[in-house]
Amino acid sequence: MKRVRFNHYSLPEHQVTSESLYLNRRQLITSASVLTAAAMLPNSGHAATQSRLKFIKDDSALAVTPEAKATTYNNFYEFGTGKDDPADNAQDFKTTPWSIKVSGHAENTGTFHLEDILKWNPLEERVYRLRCVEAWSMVIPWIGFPLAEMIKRFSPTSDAKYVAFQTLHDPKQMPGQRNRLMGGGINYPYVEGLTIEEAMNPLTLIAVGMYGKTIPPQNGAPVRLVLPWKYGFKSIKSIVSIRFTSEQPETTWNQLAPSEYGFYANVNPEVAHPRWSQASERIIGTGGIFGQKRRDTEIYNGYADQVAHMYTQLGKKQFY
Ligand SMILES: Nc1nc2c(c(=O)[nH]1)N[C@H]1C(S)=C(S)[C@@H](COP(=O)(O)O)O[C@H]1N2
Ligand SMILES: [Mo]
Repeated sequence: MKRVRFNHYSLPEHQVTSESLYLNRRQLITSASVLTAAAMLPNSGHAATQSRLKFIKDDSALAVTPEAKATTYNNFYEFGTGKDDPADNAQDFKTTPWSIKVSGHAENTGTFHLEDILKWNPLEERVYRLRCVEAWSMVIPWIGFPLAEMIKRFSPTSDAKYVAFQTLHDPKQMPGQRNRLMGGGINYPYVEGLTIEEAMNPLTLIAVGMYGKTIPPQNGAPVRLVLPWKYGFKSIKSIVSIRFTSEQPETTWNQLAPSEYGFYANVNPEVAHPRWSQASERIIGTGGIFGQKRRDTEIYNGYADQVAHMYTQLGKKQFY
């Protein structure tokens, strides 16, 4: 099993999965030996406690990715850049108590406990496609509620043109934040942002669960965004701060590589990443590393009807 860990570094250029390319070869060797050592420790498996949730079911016909794949093939650089690092390293991540600081252009700001936020709305299931900018995809049954319902409670003012989000910054718990190499060169905390219109779109989900249970640590426990029409990096994990701003906020991947990752990052098969095509995607969970099925990538990841109206003013290039 452990052998597949580095397969994505040795795939042909057009299949190379991406964000990790910021590590150079020497760094890879260093992290490889660190990881090999880690692999020899007894595997804690998936020990984090998840509890069952009550929610309104989604009757979508999409073929859901096996849970075991969705919870072991992750991008959560705070816990390492390898796809199975988060599942290995995040198991002791402490997610209770958890609160979110709300600030900026809104009438009702302050610190809100997640358990109180959860009383505001019934939970609903949403089976959504997830398309990573690295050209792979999954279908995940999330549980949460529309971000719009949460935002209404904070009463943003007319100056709130954007919403900025931040992931927890806790180097004690997140090894990728202690070690630049392990954290993929990102300046933490991980930050993301949306226009207020995007944040209020009915598809935008604030998720606390998946596969009928609370989110496991590696998938962004206890609370994350899910934006099914955007590349996966916009769906920020383990959120501790929401800020209403008048200016477009900085976003982690755009800061790291502005020529490769934009603010909008809407899924678009016609605009290639500078280093690979976005025309199609590998479907995770369909066969082994080499037998995976592919599908043609859809504009807005198949959600054009619900979101295209927000982007009539944007040129094609700016989508990226
Ligand atoms: N804080 C934080 N959020 C993050 C990431 C990350 O590294 N750190 N990775 C992003 C990327 S690139 C993707 S594809 C999705 C992956 O979500 P999943 O692991 O639940 O499939 O999370 C996104 N959210
Ligand atoms: Mo991603």
